[in-house]
Amino acid sequence: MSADNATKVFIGLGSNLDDPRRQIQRALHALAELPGTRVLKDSGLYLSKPMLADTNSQTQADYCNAVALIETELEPLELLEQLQQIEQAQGRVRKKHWGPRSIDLDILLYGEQVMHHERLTVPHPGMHQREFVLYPLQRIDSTLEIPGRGMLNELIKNCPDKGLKYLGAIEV
Ligand code: A4P
Ligand code: MG
Repeated sequence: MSADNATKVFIGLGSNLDDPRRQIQRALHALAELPGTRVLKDSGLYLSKPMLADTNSQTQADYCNAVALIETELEPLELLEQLQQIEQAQGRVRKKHWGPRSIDLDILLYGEQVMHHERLTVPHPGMHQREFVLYPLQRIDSTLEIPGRGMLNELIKNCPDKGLKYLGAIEV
């Protein structure tokens, strides 16, 4: 399948609760099952130090992160709803902003679109400064440009890896 109306989309996956490695695996499977969607590539698995909000004084476990490149016929808001359903199916309970989570699925890039909808901002607003997004993205496509932010390779030069560790392929 490579429908004319399909768009390439990068999804950020993150987990630091309830067997994070398994959570990422499950979410990748779930992405492949979405209507009109297939997974083209993934970055493999990374271990990252928690990025904490200033108001979030408690410590948190390290995160597992990954990025997936999918091709989908779903419109952006339809895709967001589907991602939130996957989060719920995997037991995500929204408590604290930037708090620990079993799975977090963010739309990083939706084709080359720039969107400022009340429920969806694309490109994802923080992605250009996050090592656990930029380095996995680079593994998938080092020539990427982030609309409004610049070339991925340039952004990485200004983004220390903060101890980010590549753990290897995601077993599927
Ligand atoms: N929303 C707007 N734009 C988007 C988008 N591009 N993708 C809205 C997904 N959702 C988007 O998200 C809140 C609302 O954002 C959604 O209802 C949607 O309408 P949420 O997932 O419910 O809440 P959240 O995750 O607490 O907030 P947020 O802003 O999504 O947090 P982030 O930016 O995802 O950061 N440290 C490490 N090392 N690795 C991580 O993955 N993740 C976070 C969470 C904190 N620290 C981390 C990591
Ligand atoms: Mg989120």
